Amino acid sequence: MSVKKQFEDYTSESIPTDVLLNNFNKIEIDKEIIIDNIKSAKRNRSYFESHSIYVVNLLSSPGAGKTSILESTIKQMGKDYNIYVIECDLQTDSDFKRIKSLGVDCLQINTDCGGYLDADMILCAVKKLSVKDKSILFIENIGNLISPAIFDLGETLRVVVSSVTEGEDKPLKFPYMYESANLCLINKIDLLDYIKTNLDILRSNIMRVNSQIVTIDLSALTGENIENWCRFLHEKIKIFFK
Ligand SMILES: Nc1nc2c(ncn2[C@@H]2O[C@H](COP(=O)(O)OP(=O)(O)O)[C@@H](O)[C@H]2O)c(=O)[nH]1
Ligand SMILES: [Mg+2]
Repeated sequence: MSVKKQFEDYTSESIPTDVLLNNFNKIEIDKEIIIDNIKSAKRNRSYFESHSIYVVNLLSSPGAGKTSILESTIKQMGKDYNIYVIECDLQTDSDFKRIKSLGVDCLQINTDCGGYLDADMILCAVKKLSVKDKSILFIENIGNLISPAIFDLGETLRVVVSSVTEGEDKPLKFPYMYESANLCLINKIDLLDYIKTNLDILRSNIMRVNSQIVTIDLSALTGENIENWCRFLHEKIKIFFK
């Protein structure tokens, strides 16, 4: 059956077939990009392992608090480790400036219209940053709960930041992001007295999507429980560096 015929059979009459056909071709191309990325991510992962570079991929919707958490983490862990940061946004270098002001080696990637980072971009950035062996590399991914979830960067730890201001339902609406993460940092708990979000429901929705995920409640603003997250990282890195 022709692709055009398939679309005519399965889709509403209100959407022009040509538009859908274009999207179908795009999906085929996207599939190839994703398959290529899986190979590049595998290469990155063995590079990071052989150089003892512990890579943390930080993901969230825009404004959940990734940069704020990074700032607090660098303040706590910066004296004990070589830390590098790759900052990624469509436009601006404002997060890069925030991190750089803490004295950390940082590189900005601007994707313009692109909504995701891929594994090749990361290896290129790692080489530019001359990341030393036995380091931690944080990647602040683009604020987006959709495409970045699909792109493995070869990271050691995938962390999704969920702020309580987003409500309880986002893990169910954006399951792949939560399904693919190792850890969920539930941020902005200092605001729980002012909003309706129920932390127990949020946690149970996260666990419904991914029963293996670890969750840590914290506030990047007040610093509450930041030490729990840093302790978690210390433990993981201790094993990784052995
Ligand atoms: N109340 C509160 N605000 C926070 C917290 N963490 C971040 N913010 C604020 O949320 C906004 C977005 O934070 P940012 O770290 O830039 O988020 P990003 O876009 O995920 O990097 C800023 O105004 C931060 O000051 C928190 O724990 N509590
Ligand atoms: Mg940011």
